[in-house]
Amino acid sequence: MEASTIAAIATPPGAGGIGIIKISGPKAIGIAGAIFYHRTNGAAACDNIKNKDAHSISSFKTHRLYYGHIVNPDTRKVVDEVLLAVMKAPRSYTREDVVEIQAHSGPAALRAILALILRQGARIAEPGEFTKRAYLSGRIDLTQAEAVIDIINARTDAALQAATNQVTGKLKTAVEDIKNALTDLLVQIEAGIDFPEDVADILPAQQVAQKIRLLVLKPIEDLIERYRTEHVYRDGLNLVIIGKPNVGKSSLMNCLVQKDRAIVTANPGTTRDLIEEGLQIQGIPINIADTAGLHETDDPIETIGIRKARQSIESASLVLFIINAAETLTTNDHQIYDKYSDKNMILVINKMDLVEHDPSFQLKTPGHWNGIPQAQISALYATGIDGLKELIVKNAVGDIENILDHSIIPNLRHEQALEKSLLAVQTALTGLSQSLPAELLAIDIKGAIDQLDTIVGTKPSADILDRIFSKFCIGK
Ligand SMILES: Nc1nc2c(ncn2[C@@H]2O[C@H](COP(=O)(O)OP(=O)(O)OP(=O)(O)O)[C@@H](O)[C@H]2O)c(=O)[nH]1
Ligand SMILES: [Mg+2]
Repeated sequence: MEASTIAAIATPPGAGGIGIIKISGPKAIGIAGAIFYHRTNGAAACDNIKNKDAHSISSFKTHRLYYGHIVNPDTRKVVDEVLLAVMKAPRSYTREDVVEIQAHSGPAALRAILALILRQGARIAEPGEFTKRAYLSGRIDLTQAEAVIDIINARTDAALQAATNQVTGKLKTAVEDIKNALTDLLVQIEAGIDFPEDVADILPAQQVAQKIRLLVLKPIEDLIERYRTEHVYRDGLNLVIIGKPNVGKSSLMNCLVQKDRAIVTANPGTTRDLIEEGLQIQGIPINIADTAGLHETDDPIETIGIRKARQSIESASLVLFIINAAETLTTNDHQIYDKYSDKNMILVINKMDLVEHDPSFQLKTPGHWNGIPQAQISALYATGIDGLKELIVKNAVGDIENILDHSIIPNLRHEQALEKSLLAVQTALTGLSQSLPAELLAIDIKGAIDQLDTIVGTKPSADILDRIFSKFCIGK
């Protein structure tokens, strides 16, 4: 069955200098040719359009820009003035014939061109379908396809660096090196099964075990460790600021995002809605939410705000629990702590400016709060904020010294497959030490290889593909 030809607007919606439409598939060149009028040297555009048929663009050189007009072939009306490039198969993103049309980026102009293309027989591309075709044609593996979306979504230099490394195949190569080592071992083990008398001496169990540890176990563990310590640089953190009314949640929010984002007043109950903002701390992308003060209330608006706050706490990766240094703790503070003590939490002691010159000041928090990391700050005077940021980073990545170079950051899907592969390899090692039959070893090694295959996508399930490509935007 011949592949369909797909088309989409590849640039984000809205007015702008240039908007790009992409077409990919066997009919891409024919379809674009039916609506593109090439403006040749000296000819007035309108004469060209009136007197000639659309230009056959199959004679165009690949990867060159051509100037002309998109014209409705039925009405001969000019839709836009454009540049057009043909990228002939297999030297294209999808390895199919691809045509890119650079038009003016107005929503109406781009939609009108897309409509003409669809009328000529293309269909609208699904999200990520261009990249999916690049993967299905074998031009890129699954980790590189995933890296494309990471590049699009990267909010920090670290995330971008990891994604660009991944798109060039760094993770793929690391995984394939491990897989090759396992395949070599498997060949030896299987030879041992088929010709036991010949290889008994060549394959002493200890040597095999050492090879496995060095070439397989250690590299897998390293990749898992990279995920653990560095994935927040790509995936980011969800932070939520909680506490009873008036402790300074919104003041802290404004301090962290360095703008007047949330209303601050001396009245308890000022914030009623969830207020979200993005920032980055030491290269980690962060979404932060300021919330309504948690307390018992009959006010219907506050009640909704508190419900939203509680939902946000459930999905947060880190909770900043604020108390007021200048007040003794109240039942309300205790209730909030007790309800969320199982959460990953930092205790933020605010309004330190009110007590720091009081020689008798002593913060009294109950003994069972002692295990939580604490930051003492004044959100009003923006003091102690750097210390709080250090704690946030430490909480997310552990010891900052362990951070490597962001060169490879596996994602959760890779990490899960690596864990399963590791387990199979460990089982093989145990089997070796117990001198289990080679057949059993081979099963474990094959299991480990299968897991690595799911990372690069040699044998991915339709479910995995759907999950990956549905995260893309249309036009990529
Ligand atoms: N002295 C002092 N006052 C502060 C500090 N942080 C906040 N405040 C004051 O405390 C009051 C409440 O601050 P907000 O930031 O609105 O507190 P909130 O927790 O968001 O309050 P709600 O939204 O009502 O729950 C305001 O008058 C702030 O100026 C601080 O570090 N020191
Ligand atoms: Mg507030």
